[in-house]
Amino acid sequence: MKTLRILINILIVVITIPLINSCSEKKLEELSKEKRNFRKAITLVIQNYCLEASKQRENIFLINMNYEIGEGGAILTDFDTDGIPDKNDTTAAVYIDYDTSDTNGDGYSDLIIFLSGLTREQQDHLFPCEDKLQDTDLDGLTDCEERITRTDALDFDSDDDGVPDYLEVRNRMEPRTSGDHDAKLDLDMDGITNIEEIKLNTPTMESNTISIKELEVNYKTSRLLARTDLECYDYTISNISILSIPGFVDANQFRLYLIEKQSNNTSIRDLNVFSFAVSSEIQDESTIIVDYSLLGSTTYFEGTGKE
Ligand SMILES: [Ca+2]
Ligand SMILES: [Ca+2]
Ligand SMILES: [Ca+2]
Ligand SMILES: [Ca+2]
Repeated sequence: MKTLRILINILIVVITIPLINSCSEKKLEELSKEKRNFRKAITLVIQNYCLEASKQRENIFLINMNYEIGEGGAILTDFDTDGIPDKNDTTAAVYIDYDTSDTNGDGYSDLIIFLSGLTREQQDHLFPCEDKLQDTDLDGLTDCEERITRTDALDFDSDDDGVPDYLEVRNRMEPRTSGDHDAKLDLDMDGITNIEEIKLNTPTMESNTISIKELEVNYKTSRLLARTDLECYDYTISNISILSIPGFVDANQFRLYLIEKQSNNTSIRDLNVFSFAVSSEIQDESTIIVDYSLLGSTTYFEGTGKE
């Protein structure tokens, strides 16, 4: 049962990694506040988000995949959007690289490998991933990866705490049912729960001081009263960071998660996920306006002028 043992080890490592990682990150941290000089702030307006009669809104998360915030509010770039900042993303020991999210192409993302700490040799013992792209529940972790994280590949929120499995792993949280649901916890004791931090694109382990608050993503919802046939909303998401750093990416990659629940049984929930990119050349303080029905087909926003 060698395979099983390896999987159990991975599981333990995945669970215990967050604290170890945050300590070493503090040591490794290089404040890179100058990156803020290359930051633009834009607004995204999503119009006509209409719910089926049997459904209610639950939550919305818009994530810029190209950075995370580190110590002191430093912007840590992530070229390949794999959830590992560039400064940590070239590790020969576990065979990950900064410019591809699955360095050895085995179907297990560098994030999973990084969190597990599996050596290159140990990675050879992982069960082969037969369909590297299959993500049945659309949460961002492939079915193969969910076998390693021991989450439910058919349930986008395995522990029902409101945070989709991938976002939990990406933010070094515990995605499985066990003990307290960490979505409601406030690990850095700044008065903002972990689930809210993920919405804001701020770290769960770094208090939101003024320099981090400047980077918080804001969400506003307005009900469209003119629509009497359906329950419809406009979302205005503002202070979205776009990194326009010379030599970095041409476009910032985003993922939008919209969670809905059934009105008559709120434990039945649905997830809508959209991926799109915004040109790094977009003008500062631009507003992008898009109809919800077009989100699935609009994968790139140029937005060279203010709209
Ligand atoms: Ca990376
Ligand atoms: Ca999945
Ligand atoms: Ca969850
Ligand atoms: Ca917090």
